[in-house]
Amino acid sequence: MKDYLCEDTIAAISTPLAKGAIGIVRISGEKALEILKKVFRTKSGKPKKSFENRKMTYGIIVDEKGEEIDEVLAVYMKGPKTFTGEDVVEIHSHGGIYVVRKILRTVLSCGARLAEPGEFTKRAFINGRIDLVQAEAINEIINAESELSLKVAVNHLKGTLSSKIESIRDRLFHLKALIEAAVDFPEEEIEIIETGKVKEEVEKAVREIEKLLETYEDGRIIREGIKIAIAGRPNVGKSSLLNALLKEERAIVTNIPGTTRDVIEETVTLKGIPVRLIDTAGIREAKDVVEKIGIARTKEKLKEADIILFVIDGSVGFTKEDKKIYENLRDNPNLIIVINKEDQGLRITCKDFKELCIEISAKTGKGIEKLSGLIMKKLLLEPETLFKESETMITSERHKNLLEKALKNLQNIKKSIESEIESPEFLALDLDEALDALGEIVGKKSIEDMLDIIFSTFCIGK
Ligand SMILES: Nc1nc2c(ncn2[C@@H]2O[C@H](COP(=O)(O)OP(=O)(O)OP(=O)(O)O)[C@@H](O)[C@H]2O)c(=O)[nH]1
Ligand SMILES: [Mg+2]
Repeated sequence: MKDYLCEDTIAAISTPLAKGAIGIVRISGEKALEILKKVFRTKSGKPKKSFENRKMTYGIIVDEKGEEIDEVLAVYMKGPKTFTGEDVVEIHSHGGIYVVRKILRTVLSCGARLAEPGEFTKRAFINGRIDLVQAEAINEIINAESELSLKVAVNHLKGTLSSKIESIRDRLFHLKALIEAAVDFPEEEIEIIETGKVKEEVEKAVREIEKLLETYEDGRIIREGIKIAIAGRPNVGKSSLLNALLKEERAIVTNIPGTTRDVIEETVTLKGIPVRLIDTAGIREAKDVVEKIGIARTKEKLKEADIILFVIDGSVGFTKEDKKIYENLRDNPNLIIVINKEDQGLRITCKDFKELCIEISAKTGKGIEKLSGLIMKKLLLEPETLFKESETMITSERHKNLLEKALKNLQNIKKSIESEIESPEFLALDLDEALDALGEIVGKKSIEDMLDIIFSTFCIGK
């Protein structure tokens, strides 16, 4: 790994490269203050000899030739109590793409090096400001698209998951000390290692890790969103329902059957939970090639969906076409029947179905809120429970794999004790591997390659 020792000073644009009110160039490293002094001038055009720690200073940034680039607010934050643990400088300029780039270029010409993606966070980790779970959480926060994903990420950053894992590790370390004593002093006749106690401690850790792993399935919702497909014959109001759930006119709605010909996918949050809504082409015996392909795709999408909303035009009643689709879908456990166009009077109602069903009007919005609740009920999801669980929810595959590894090693120990193969050497070996796996989650192992992999998924300036 390059510059593991963080000896050089890095800089990057930390705001999105787009027009905006403010753009920020961030500098971290030994030379941060020196560079600031080189590029900063006071309002009257004079260099500034000293900067007060953590105080915003108004002034001007000049290029190598002393030409003015922009008016700015700059702040110098002395390490080690900074995000990266090093001296940090932030230059807040106007948010034009050109101006921010020019400031960065000037800073680079004064001795900083362009930061790699995630390098600021990497330094924060290396300098012990945050652990690995927290570093990853920063990326999760940036990418969060729903209230729930944000909540989980913020909890990860606060360290609730880290401290849970640390507490399991601490207890296992204690156990390791006992077992090692038994390895080192075999003649003392393993009084030190009471297998009952070892087993008890190991079982406790197993239970805790299993509990963490159970949250991974719910974590999937955060990573991928719940997939909800809207299906039915043409013209029943599928696209209107999509728009109603999205609260915007995303899909084209007309009274011509066969309006939607391809699958439309959009992301929304329902009750704070991320959802991928899939509007599909109305299913019928199509002669048109384009429509046929659309219908074939629809059928594919229905197979992948966590929930299928089968829409019926209640003002028309249950037609032959509806019946045919219903025959195909009725065995699907994820089915919810949605009787639409309630505002026009219904010829068929939920009483006619034994499945989970709701009467709505995509046009007036009646029943839409209730439908969200019904979807959660169908998935056995309780938003409140999910939010509670979010304290220590596992969302990353890396964490899951390492927890599974630790679990396997601990189960080996349990088995060895149960089958009375209690050689302390063996127990110590498995325990070491379990500890390594848990340590790797929070980054307490020398794992340089892994660091590169993790931090390279960040964007520059983080
Ligand atoms: N009165 C009333 N009309 C509705 C309602 N929902 C949809 N419509 C109308 O029904 C017609 C068809 O709506 P769409 O949303 O395009 O139907 P669709 O199921 O997507 O149709 P295809 O894309 O052709 O399969 C439009 O004229 C809508 O305005 C409703 O709740 N009440
Ligand atoms: Mg449509």
